Amino acid sequence: MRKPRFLVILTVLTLLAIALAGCSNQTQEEKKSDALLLGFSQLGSESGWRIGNTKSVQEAAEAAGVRLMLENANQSQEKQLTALRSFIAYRVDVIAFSPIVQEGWDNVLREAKEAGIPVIIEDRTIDTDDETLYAVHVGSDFYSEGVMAGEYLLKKLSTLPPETTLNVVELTGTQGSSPMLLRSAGFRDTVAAEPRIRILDSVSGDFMISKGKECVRAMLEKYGAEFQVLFSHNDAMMYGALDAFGEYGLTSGKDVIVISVDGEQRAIDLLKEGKVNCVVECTPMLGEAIMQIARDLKDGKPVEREIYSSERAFTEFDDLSRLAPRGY
Ligand code: GYE
Repeated sequence: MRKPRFLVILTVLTLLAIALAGCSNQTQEEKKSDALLLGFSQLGSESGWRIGNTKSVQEAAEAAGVRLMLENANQSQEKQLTALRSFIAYRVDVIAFSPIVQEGWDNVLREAKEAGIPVIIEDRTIDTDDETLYAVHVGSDFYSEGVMAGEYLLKKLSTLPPETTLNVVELTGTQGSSPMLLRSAGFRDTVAAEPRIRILDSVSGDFMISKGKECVRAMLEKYGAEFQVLFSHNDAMMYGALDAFGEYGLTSGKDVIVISVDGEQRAIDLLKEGKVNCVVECTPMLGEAIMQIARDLKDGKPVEREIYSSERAFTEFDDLSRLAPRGY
């Protein structure tokens, strides 16, 4: 029996539609595999800053159409090394990572170099004699952050009676990490010439709330009322410290001068409430810059070797009423 003509036309049209759909699927697939593949090794989730940094990278990758392979090392350098090696084995286009500590990256970076994969160091820096092992560092100037913290304290001292002396407890970040080493150096260099400022002690709270609290409890036990200033290397540890001050019946911001670094929204709110005296800004919003650099590297365009975020300090002496929400 002969098929009615319209059925034949319908069949042909349907087949055509299927074929076309197949074609366009293929194009999308092709497009996908053309997209830049970025391997990103995050060091952990120790603070609000870090969580904001991860989010910034994820959102920027999505917006830029970059395929992101993200590995979180939960504060372990070994896990970071494993992640970097897996990116090399996978032959990603570009690698980005935030190194938990400064030392110990040369071998894996040599492997990336041999594989022809350019590397972006984001946030923290590394210590290496071979500058060809990475293409770009993008992040904050940690030394200047320490300087800003010290400058605030000098200014504060100038508002107090001339016979005042100030004893500082420094609560440092992860041992051997670049923000820990450089914030410490910047702060010390800035207050060194002022004999009325003395650094009583320095302990590491590993950038974490819980450890910050433990350390400050121990310091209060040891020094009591001699402990007059806290310089915390990040906001998270400072939140823990504030709990410890509360337990000892101390009013932070008054009985103890509190200085912190990062500039999370919660820290700015505490500054506005008078519970904190100074918060030095350190932005985790590096995602967009990373995507741009990754694209330039893939396209073989020249890139700037060192890119610093522009940052400031927020202090009790500033008008903060018009400060935009921090976003982290
Ligand atoms: O200050 C802290 C985070 O490397 C600058 O790491 C970063 C630091 C930041 O855990 O909150």
